[in-house]
Amino acid sequence: MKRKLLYTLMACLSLWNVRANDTSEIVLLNQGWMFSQSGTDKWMTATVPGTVHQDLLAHQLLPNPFFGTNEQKIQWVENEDWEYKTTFTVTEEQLSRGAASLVFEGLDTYANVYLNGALLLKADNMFLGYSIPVKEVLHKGENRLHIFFRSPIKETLPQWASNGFDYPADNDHLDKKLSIFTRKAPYSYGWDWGIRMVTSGIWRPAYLRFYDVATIDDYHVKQLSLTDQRAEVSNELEINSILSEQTEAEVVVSYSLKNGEPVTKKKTVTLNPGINKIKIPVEVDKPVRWMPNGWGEPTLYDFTAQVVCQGKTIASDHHRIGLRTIRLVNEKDEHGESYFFEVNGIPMFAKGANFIPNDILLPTMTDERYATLFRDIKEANMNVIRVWGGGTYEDNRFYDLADENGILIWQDFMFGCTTYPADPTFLKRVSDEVDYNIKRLRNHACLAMWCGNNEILEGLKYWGWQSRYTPEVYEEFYRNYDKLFRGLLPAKVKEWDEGRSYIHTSPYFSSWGRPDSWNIGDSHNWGIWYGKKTFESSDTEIGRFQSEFGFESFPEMKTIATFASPEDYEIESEVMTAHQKSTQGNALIRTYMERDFIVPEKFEDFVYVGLVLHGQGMRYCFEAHRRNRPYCMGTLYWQLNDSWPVVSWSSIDYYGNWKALHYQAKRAFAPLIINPIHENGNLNVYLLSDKLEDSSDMTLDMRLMDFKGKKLLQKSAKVAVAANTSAKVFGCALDEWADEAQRKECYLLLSLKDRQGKEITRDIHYFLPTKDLNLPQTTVNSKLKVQDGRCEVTLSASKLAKDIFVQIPYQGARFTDNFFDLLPGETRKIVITSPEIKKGITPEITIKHIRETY
Ligand code: BMA
Repeated sequence: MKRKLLYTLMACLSLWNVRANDTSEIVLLNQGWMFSQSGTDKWMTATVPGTVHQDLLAHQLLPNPFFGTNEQKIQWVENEDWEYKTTFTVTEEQLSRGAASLVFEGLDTYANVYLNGALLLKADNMFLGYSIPVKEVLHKGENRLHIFFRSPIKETLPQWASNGFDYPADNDHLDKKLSIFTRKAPYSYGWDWGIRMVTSGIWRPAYLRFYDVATIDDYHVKQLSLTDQRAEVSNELEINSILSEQTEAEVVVSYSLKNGEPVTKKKTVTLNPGINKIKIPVEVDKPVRWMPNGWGEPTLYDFTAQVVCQGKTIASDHHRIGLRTIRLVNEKDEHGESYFFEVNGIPMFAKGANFIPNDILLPTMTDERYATLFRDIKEANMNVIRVWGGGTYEDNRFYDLADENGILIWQDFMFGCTTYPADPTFLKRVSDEVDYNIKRLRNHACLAMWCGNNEILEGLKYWGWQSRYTPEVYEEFYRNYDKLFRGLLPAKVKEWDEGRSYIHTSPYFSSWGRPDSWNIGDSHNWGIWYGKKTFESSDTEIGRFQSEFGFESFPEMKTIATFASPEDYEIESEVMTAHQKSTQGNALIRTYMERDFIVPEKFEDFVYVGLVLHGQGMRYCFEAHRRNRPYCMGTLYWQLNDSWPVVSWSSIDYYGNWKALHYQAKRAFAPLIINPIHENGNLNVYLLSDKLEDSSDMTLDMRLMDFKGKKLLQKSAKVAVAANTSAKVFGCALDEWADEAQRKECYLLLSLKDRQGKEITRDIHYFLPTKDLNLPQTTVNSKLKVQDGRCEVTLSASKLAKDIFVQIPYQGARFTDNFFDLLPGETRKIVITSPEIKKGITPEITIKHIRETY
């Protein structure tokens, strides 16, 4: 075998999709691993898949990196080389099979792989999977596999030294910006919400595959057309025959709906040695469409392909396929250029968030954590998640869950916030990486678009790089940009995934603060936060699609307590500062808090009020964006989640606790909501609907109440809103409700009722910022009903208790609701679920409301 043929890029092969319903045999290589720091010859047990940081932690050779200022103490790891080894046994029978492959779904990053003394692979890209033919190097009995990981820091220092300047990778927390040389998750080098942990290791599954005759290297279920009557689908296979002569085989494809009869089609083919491209078209009659969350069921068909030789299925593959059309519509219009997703022919308002890797140690992500994440996404009424370009191309199970939950995925390629080299070696790596990942992901119904990078064009134009670099370097940045994002990547998308939208960067056109940024393409509106603009500025400063905007908060106290001790409970303490990576973060939180709240003295209260502020402010923006449809057709906030316990823009903290923002997103993203706002001295009420049916024959009941529950005034109106629109349904002068003095003492309860008088949704509106309200002192009464795994909390108060926050000291406990206003005289029941709740033991529940903080 020629050396250059020794390894192939693994196309779509993935352990999570492998079904053992063919004659191939898969042996997971997750046992018996040992690791060692190179040069020490001290071997210890290791976990695979994993990272060296996880293994060092398991052996107590690193302190908990999240705690205190320990981040500093673990940085030595990145400068060392690490070795992993294991042995495995191969039987005579396995050796007698036609072929054997050693498969790595991911190696992080500079890794030489040796098997029984043979150098099989020199890996240099974390985002790539490899399948290496190994039959000729395997032995009967014991086999020795040894992987040598070179430090990604030491490996790239020579490149840095010869480069002559530092790239503008400001999020990379080392002075020498090395991250851009390596195809490795950028966020692991640090970010403005990220701990620095530059990992090494076998980070995705490794296994052996024994087989005969052939493998299916790629199975693409290509949707050619879709109408209500028929879907035309092409089953496109790459079958790799290991035989040296032609052979006859039957390729069988079938599709079925859950519990339905499979429809099967067969084709007899002659397989030539090597790759055989086979196409088998099928038609699906009366296709049931995959619908996004909120619009219907995300129906999936099971598609299977099998290769049958002499009566035996020697290879098979399977995909769950959603039949749908998705188009990113960028068309000139009277305002500039549109930017929206059209799903099954219908314009869809995108509601969701930006996703960052859910852990700094990626292999610690379990199926359960992914499932919880998608439950959180779905429950918050989201329909789009952007996989942001500073992380990784996610695991297959992430996209499976997006398919199953009707969540569209906006997929960035992994480049963000800095320019990159584009020398031939680098381009070759990127080229392999995108071949692999496009082929791996293109079958997913959720995949809505590819995006070249995060904020690189914005950086080139507006982040001052012109003055930071010489004209020659700056021009080269542009040339390299074009090579990568206007050359290589779109060519690859066209080659492997034709028809899927590709945008070379996000934001697409301009930067916040520049007038043209609102009219064309998507926009990252950081005027709110970095620009200190008010949340209300989102009424007028609105892009066609808000793909980023955000605000920070501290995680709640039970999360802070996992990394800080009570003596660190000060905003600017050393430990808290180590968990606040945004240099302006604390000051900005305070600035905004002063505008709307009485800033509390106590740390715990500051944390709580900050959460409330975060949620309320962002909700204001979500509603402004929805109200301004169809001019604006998307609202994706920065950021959904955290990769470690930290102060950040997230709506869910590292331990899975929903911050106030996540509850507010859930409310603001509901299919039909009431949105009251102040406009030119009036209180106008809008209905925002993402429903596919018109909503008519409804009553909007509005009651002005004081904080003790007395009704002061009532108005009502017959209202309606057409499908998939927003509409103003009521308006009157603010003074008709309350004069300046009264506004401090009352709120408006708006209730939308159907024909039968049943409440569809409600909203509570205050006429002034919280700090200007004369909120009453009040006591919240609570009753608990505790069972195994769940606790019912019944709350009531005689006067208004604003921004109730119920806390339980169990990480990841789920609440049916939280961060809500308890109205005077109202009784509210919420349910908390957590495996730590035990019948007979009263959990330590605390309840806060805003009036208690001053
Ligand atoms: C956005 C992102 C990230 C960053 C965030 C907050 O623009 O793309 O790079 O973490 O801003 O600063």
